[in-house]
Amino acid sequence: MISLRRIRTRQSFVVLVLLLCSFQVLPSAAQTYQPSPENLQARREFQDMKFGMFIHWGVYSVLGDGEWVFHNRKMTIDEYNRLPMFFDPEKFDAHTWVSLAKAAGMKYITITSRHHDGFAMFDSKISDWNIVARTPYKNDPLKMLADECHKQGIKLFFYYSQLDWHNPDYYPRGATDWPNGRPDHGDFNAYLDNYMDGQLTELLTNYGPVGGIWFDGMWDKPNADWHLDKTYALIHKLQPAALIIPNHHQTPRPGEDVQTFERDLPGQNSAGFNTTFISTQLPLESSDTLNENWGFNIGDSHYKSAEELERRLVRAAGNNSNLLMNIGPYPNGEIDPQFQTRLRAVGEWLSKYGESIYGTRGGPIAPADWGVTTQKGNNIYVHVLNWAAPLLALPPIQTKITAAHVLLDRQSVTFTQNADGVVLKLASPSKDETDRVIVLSLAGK
Ligand code: FHN
Repeated sequence: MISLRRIRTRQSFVVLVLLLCSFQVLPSAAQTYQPSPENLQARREFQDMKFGMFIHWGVYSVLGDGEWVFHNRKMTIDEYNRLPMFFDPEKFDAHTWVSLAKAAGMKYITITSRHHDGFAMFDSKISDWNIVARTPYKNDPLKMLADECHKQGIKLFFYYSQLDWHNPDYYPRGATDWPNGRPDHGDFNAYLDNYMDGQLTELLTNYGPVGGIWFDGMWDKPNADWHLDKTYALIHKLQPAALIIPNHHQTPRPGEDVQTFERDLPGQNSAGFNTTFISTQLPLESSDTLNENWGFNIGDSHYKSAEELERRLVRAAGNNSNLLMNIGPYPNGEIDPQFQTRLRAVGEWLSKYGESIYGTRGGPIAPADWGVTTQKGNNIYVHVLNWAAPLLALPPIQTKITAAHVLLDRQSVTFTQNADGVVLKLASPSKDETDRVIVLSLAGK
């Protein structure tokens, strides 16, 4: 017979374990997450790529009113269900899209595999709410894109919305809820474990090597249990090198591989929804729109100039971050010529200045209004973005500078270096120069 004392001891043990679990003293699967060597390598490659193309494209594009049109117009499910019938992108050509990214100097593409409307832009067997089953197009553009990306050496990432305005099992619904005709019950666990993980399995199984999954929408239900450990483990099991990039605007959790900032440089919380925390461990990414919308909006002609895009790319690199620049293609699959002209101009610029961007990390000098620095090996690239005076004084740089020259024409630059800092004598900026790049060569380490 078990004594009362032993029962008490056992009970105390159980209580202690429960307590430890509730204070998260016991490590969960994700807390013990050790990125695989492939994953760590993929992170470095991600940082080297620096510039990516973000694409928001879905059945919402038909209405030319952005990707939130379902929600913004408070449409019902029955109304929205009509939309796929009008989505027939006969002009879509994966080769043209990927070639444009390449011409822009972009090294990766992140495309909406499904947005908050839950509509899969790929051939999904999990549900018929997808492009092959519901549209006259009947094809899988993500498959064509993946094949073309592999052919042209561009990494492909899939944006995946965790938030779903269409699936009844996305219940309880979150902050963006409106009465669109869904029942007031549903099985959120089934939604996560079967529907979402099922579709992620498809994306990571049927499209060859994938750069990673770019999650969005968790902010709709910040306090829900999203089964992240399970989903992240699944992704890393299916493709160890695939990076998990969550746009939850919070401090990164174990299992996540990149910290991304929406419409912000790292740490700047200008839109009010990003965290000011900046990971020193993970690669960083900053996303933005080329005009003012993510998905195609017919009334939006507020295009950023090529020079503005270049400056943003330089500022991102100087903040140790990538830039993911968004375009919203037309519903017929064409890309707005205004986007194309600007992107090609950035590509031209990168063909001259790329050395100071690709493969670099944020330089030793904190970004400031005058500009930023990037670094690669023994070179520091001083990007002068906003400084008209002939002398530029920089804080001290620990390593000895052996030479300085202008990146573009290799003209040498006069400089002084002492314990107080470094002073560069700058030639006056030429008229159309976005960025004056001075290369500082450091004494070998
Ligand atoms: O709601 C989305 C929005 O439509 C778009 O996809 C952006 C891209 O970063 N993210 C969400 C807002 O955080």
